[in-house]
Amino acid sequence: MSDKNKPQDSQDAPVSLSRRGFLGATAITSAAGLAGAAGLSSAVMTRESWAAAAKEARNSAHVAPGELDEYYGFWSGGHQGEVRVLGIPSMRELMRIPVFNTDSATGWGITNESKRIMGDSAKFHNGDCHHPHISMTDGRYDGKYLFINDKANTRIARIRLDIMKCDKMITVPNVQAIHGLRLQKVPHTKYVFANGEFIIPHPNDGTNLDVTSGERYTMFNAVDAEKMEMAFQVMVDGNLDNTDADYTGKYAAATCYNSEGAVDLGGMMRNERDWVVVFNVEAIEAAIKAGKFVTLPGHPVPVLDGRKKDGKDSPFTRYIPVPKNPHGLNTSPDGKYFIANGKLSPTVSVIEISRLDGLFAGKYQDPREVIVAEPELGLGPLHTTFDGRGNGYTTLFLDSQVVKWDIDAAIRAYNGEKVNYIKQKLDVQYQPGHNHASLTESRDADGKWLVVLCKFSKDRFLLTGPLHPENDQLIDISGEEMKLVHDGPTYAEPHDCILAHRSQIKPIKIWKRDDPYFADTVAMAKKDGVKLEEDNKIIRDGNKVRVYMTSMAPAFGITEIPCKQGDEVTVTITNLDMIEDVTHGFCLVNHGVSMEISPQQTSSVTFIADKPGVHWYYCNWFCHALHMEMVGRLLVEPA
Ligand code: CUK
Ligand code: CUA
Ligand code: CA
Repeated sequence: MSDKNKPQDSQDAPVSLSRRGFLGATAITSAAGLAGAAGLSSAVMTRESWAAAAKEARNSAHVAPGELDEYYGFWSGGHQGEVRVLGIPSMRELMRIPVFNTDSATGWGITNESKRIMGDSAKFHNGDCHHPHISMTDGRYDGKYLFINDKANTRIARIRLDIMKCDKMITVPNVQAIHGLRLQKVPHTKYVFANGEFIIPHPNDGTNLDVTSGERYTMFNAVDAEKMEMAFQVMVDGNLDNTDADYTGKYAAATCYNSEGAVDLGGMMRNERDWVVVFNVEAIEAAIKAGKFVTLPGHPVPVLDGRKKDGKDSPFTRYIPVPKNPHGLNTSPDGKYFIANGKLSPTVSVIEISRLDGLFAGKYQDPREVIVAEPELGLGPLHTTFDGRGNGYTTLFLDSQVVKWDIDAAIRAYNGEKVNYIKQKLDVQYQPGHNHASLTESRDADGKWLVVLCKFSKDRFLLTGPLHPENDQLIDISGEEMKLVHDGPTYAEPHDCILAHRSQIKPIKIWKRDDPYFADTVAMAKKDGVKLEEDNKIIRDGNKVRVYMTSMAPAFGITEIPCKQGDEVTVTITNLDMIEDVTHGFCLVNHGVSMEISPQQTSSVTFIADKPGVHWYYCNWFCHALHMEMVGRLLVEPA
């Protein structure tokens, strides 16, 4: 075939174009006054040269068939609403944990158990999760829980890591849009810290529709991690973006990009500096204990005022000016520094945590005296992560790079020494948000792998129509030089992930019959005098029909459910199989009913039998050679 007749391959657009600068001229960057962002481009690499570079990496990302990964990765599912479990370094997706979405495979959002957990917010079918974090004891991942925010509907959810299911969810009152979320690290995760992002009028009852005048604020929130109830809220000046906690248990800090209190883009960029707000957890707890708090209408959570009054600081907060619209806030694993990432400033601000006692005691004239370095790293620094060997790795959104820098050297440079703190800049594809190194949020940061979560994949994958996947790239950071070893397409839009060693996570293989996850359902069965592990019974109670059945491959314990049109039917199934991996399902055709019942699990679902006639139900998890034959019928008499 001559070249002329060769079919145009739209998948293989020329790669010799500058692949880094493509956002440079867009409104995003010019609005930020950074239209020249693309100017720093380095030598453009071809597909072949990326592949060759990957081969030079010290650690192989290849995990052979039958081998297990060394790390668990927990990925936020972004505005898709779920959490995903990946194996690292293979980047194989192991599991999806539905949280703020509806899931037809497991019945999340459909079953009674999941609806109880979601509470009032079960009526929402969307979510927007960003920040997954694993509970800690003494600054180390204890593998018990994973917490995640929902910006869309102002929620926080907890996932039990032994079963990898969401077991608690709360809606945070008095604020709008939970964004930044981190956990208390020391002595253990007593609190989940979560930022309410948007400033709203108080009360927000329609009497004041102007966010720039009158009583208005957002709040820093703490949730009791074990009870999953609100612990306290702190009013702040400005808004709140990202947060992190320290290794003493005393302080948490959060970035604010809208110190202006503006409602538009121009207004939010007016100030050259916004701030990091530091929260004194000890002082907050003492005030609550002394009863020195208020409550807002409709919720009993203690609320404290952390705003400045007439230029005077509150005992609970300090505001440290940093440039400009800062975004990520990261604690170094040696416990020494909070690092605020400048976003519209090419700098990050390094705050020495040991100076915070002095800051609260009034030792410093200028709160910026707690800043010990402000290195210039490149354009659009968003998030920093650490290797435990004294290096920071910061994403540069506008430069489409990760920069590896030496924290000590940056401090020396800030003190006037002539020293180069930048160790390497690596192109990533493209426009990275978060990055996350293995075990980086704990004392155990081991500097082996770095995941960079890129917002644009552009030309890296086969085309999927106008909507492209994101690109989560795996980088070997074990050597002097960062080496890109893997491109991992992901669906809308992970934002953030966390990597734990596989020895830190201890999932079970088969449900325990006394698991609290379905304890309420077990209690209901008991009231009906039903033994879930043995009985197959249909109980009629007015127009309510309660069906209790067992399942064992390849049969349901009940294959005919007689009822009348309009009945409210609850089907409760207990899976008697004891064999690992033999999950059954219950799917009732044309009723929107579907659920998972894993070995030794009890699941239940309630629906209205609104259509007379015969309606088949079937097992929708392949369980046996006779899986297709695992069926039954709902027999609905006309009303
Ligand atoms: S945020 Cu998305 S890139 Cu929600 Cu942690 Cu920074
Ligand atoms: Cu039971 Cu398929
Ligand atoms: Ca600002």
